[in-house]
Amino acid sequence: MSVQDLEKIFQGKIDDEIKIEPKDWMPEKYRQSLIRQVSQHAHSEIVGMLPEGNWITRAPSLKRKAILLAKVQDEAGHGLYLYSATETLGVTREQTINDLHSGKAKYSSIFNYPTLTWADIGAIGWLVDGAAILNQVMLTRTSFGPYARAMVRICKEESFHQRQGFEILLVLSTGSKEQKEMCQDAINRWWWPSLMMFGPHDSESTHFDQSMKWKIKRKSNDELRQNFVDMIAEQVKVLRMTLPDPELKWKEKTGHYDFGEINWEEFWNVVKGNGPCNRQRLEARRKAWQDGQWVREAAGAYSEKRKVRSQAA
Ligand code: BYC
Repeated sequence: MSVQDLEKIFQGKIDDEIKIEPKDWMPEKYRQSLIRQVSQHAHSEIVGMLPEGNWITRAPSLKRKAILLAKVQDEAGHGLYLYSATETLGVTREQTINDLHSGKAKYSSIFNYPTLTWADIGAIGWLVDGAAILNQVMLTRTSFGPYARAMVRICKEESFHQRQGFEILLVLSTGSKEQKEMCQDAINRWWWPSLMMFGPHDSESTHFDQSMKWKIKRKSNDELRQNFVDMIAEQVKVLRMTLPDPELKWKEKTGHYDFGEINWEEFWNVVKGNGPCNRQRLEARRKAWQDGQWVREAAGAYSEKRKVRSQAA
């Protein structure tokens, strides 16, 4: 069969909403685009453990500590599903992780900001996981089967994460003057970086056209960002807090909130590795990989021993 015929069958499946599975024929560019996106998503989950992990020993109560520990462990689980989904596309986990450590692969810009107070843990849950859910609910309908299925489970856990974050802020927002200020300050610092999570404007999005055609993406960066603003602008009222955007305004005509322009210079600066915590994050991941070397070797040796034993039996 010619490549043109194979491409026609492939696009036909996509158009008919049939999932593409690892052993199906797929264009090399589709495979590469998925390796890029899914591995970057995996890296985001793993690097995303760091800002929150920073507060595990300082959580204000045993209950808060247990919840935060569970959440951070969930993120590790998400990273592992996604590394496995990436492996089904024909790359090894080592290659993928090397790309993170060498700085070749990206991860979400949001995790390069510091967590300065306990309220940041609430803001991450509410805003960062809130943004992630909108993006990931869309990805449950992505065209590559293993990625779509991983997203179903991940979204269930993310919705718990978002609620726990909102609840942290709700408690602070009804607390002392200092707690209220801490809550507002965290919202102020996390709002714009959360909007950046959705990526550049559609007009600047290099992968937009092709990813929509292949149904890797089902909604554009700007569409998802607008959904997020509309949702959060209402939820912030429950907290009796404000979003740090003087241009945020409900528009009856469009049925959406208008909002101000993102500082794109800051966004690209962070993406290129020059954000407040980029170096620290990568160093922490490289160190964790080195420190875990003996575990990987021991697991490999044990698996080898079992193989030899089962062959001998
Ligand atoms: N940060 O053409 P575009 C979580 C890059 S973790 C950095 O629009 P695309 C959590 C983009 O990669 C969940 N880079 O790209 C964990 C591309 O560069 P490359 C994280 C960004 O792929 C722990 C270039 O800009 N979620 O929930 O069509 C604790 C042009 O962009 C960013 C995911 O990873 C960014 N924000 O669309 C708490 C979702 N934005 O690759 C919570 C999966 C863009 O050509 N990913 N870039 O070098 C996606 O859905 C899509 O990849 C994006 C970007 C919407 C992010």
